[in-house]
Amino acid sequence: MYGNDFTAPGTQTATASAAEPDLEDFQRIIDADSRVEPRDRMPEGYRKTLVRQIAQHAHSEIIGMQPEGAWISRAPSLRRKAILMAKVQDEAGHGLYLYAAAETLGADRAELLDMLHDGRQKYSSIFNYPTLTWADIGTIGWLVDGAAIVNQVPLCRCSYGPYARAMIRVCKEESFHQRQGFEILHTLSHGTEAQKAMAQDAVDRWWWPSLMMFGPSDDQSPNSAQSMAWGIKRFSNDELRQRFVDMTVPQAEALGLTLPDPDLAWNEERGHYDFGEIDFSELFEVIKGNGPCNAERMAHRVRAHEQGAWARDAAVAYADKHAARRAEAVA
Ligand code: BYC
Repeated sequence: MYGNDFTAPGTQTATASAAEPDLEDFQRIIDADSRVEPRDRMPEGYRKTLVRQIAQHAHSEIIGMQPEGAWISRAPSLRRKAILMAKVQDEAGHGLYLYAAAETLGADRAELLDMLHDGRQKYSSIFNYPTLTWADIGTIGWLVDGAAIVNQVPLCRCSYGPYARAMIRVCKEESFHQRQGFEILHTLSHGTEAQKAMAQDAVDRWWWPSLMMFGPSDDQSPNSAQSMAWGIKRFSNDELRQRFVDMTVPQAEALGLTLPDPDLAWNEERGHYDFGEIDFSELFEVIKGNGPCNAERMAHRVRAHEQGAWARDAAVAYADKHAARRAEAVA
């Protein structure tokens, strides 16, 4: 909470534009590293940017359940199955924290889901790739959750309080996910020749899409400059991508696996790994809906939403019943 300058309780940010703060004052508050809370006045652009990013993030979490969920029934042991079920449930939980954070900005959860379903809002490109073998589950944990941690740890310091706080718990759980993925791959890469080949094949397929998770390069990222000025993003897409590469190369060595990039080399002068050029045309195609699994992911998501209508109706009926009872008790 940055000051005493609140909108009236209950009106919150749905009316934020009516209570647009002075932009310079707001910027000073951000620059002083204060947190913005739901009832604080905020520029409409700030609110919209947050709703866009948080909703996209929430959608990614729930769509992200699909590629891994597909392997729950095929996990190679009871222990692996229990761990994978817990991980997929964690992703559902992350979605819930994030939809709740978006609601503090005046967004309506049902409307956000409608926007996901009709393509007005996005979800992460990474979940439009298929999980072909068990090694893909290890690789998603290691690389995809690893990339998510690099991207999301700075979000724990996001200027918007509810998003930052949600990220603290999400990041703790992502760390566990990353370690379980590494452990699956370690087992495979120290197993039979066939298991090692399966692990290598999965890493070869997921490496470049994982680098694309960080978004377009800085000079092609229309939102970065403003999001960074507002303290929503703390680092640029390219800075985070570099951090991920630097962290991951030694881990690949520890696994005894290679990364599919002949240009990957330590640069003494920069103190970072150099890496090859990313084919961003692939990222843009996947974002446009033309990735290998976009259609399948959306069809499954819409079907699950329709089939879950009875559960949402029941929850509303239950809440209404209890609200009526409380009202009666008060009367
Ligand atoms: N995929 O100006 P830019 C997870 C869009 S969940 C799709 O750089 P921004 C996990 C971008 O939205 C992973 N779209 O944008 C879950 C923008 O389009 P709009 C999700 C992408 O927002 C389960 C346009 O391209 N993580 O990790 O400044 C299991 C221009 O980009 C992508 C988050 O959502 C992409 N990869 O930066 C395991 C984290 N990249 O909206 C793991 C929070 C870019 O203007 N989000 N676009 O139409 C962020 O940090 C930022 O939103 C991004 C993009 C870095 C993703």
